[in-house]
Amino acid sequence: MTATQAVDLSLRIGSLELQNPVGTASGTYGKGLEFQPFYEVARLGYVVVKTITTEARAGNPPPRLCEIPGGLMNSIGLPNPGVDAYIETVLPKLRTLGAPLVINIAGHDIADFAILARRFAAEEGIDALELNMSCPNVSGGLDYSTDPKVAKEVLVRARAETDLPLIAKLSPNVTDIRPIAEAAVAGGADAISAINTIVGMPVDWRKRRPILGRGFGGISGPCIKPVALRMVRMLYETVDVPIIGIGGIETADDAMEFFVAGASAIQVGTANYYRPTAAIELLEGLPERIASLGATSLQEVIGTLEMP
Ligand code: RRO
Repeated sequence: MTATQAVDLSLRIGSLELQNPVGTASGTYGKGLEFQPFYEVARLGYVVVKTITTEARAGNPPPRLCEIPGGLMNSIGLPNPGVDAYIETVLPKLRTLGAPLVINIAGHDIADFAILARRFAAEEGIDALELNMSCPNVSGGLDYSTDPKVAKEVLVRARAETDLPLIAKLSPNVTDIRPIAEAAVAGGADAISAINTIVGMPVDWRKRRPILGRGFGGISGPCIKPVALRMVRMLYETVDVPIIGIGGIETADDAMEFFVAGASAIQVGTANYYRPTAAIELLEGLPERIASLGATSLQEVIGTLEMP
């Protein structure tokens, strides 16, 4: 066995054991089924699906996407069929994916998070819930990750409904992400995922209008990577649960930056749109990079960044 073959990529998130740290970011991976023609999805560490709400939602007015230098902006607005239709029509197909399945949920209010946690906890084949406390494109969507008291309450209410690992997905649109993460962990979060998109506004000056239908939107892609890396580092130094790094990750080198900064796992997001094989290529590139640091496991490199 070569040094590269011997590298152990496994990790734990609460009670969930993952064979590797590479997942897909909510909203960038379709329903989870669209990538099957490109590679064997079961090889991924886990898949996170697009956010589900209690009621069906149509989403925001178009245009919903636009490119910016180094990234993408979106104002999608959480379109989804609602939990009942989702469980009936989509979930059975997701059970065939083979990779651990993380369902991403968002509440219109705090009680909704509990309702959704209860509904999904009753279903087979779900490995964890990611609580989307940070959607920038719906009214009140950011409220759950800008106030520590609210953040804690969301977790407490969801925790009361399920033993599934709970991942709190936080917003970068705050002065200090640390107290929000501490509150989420105090409320029962098993992991923190960071970051959701950064709010911004793309403008067409000739039309004197914002480019996105709702005006403001969320920025993702390579241009937000340094913002995400800083926040992952701050979180690593603050909370004792695994951090899942998200933000502009396309390659194995990007992922390694997040691991040394303190992430235990990562999610590939915007890159899925322009390189559908990004996540699996990233996974294939990890063992040799970890071995090049003289390590035999992912765990040995997490958080090893030396800060000045
Ligand atoms: O659907 C969206 O507009 C959306 C969501 Br739920 C989110 O969490 N982050 C984002 O950038 N867009």
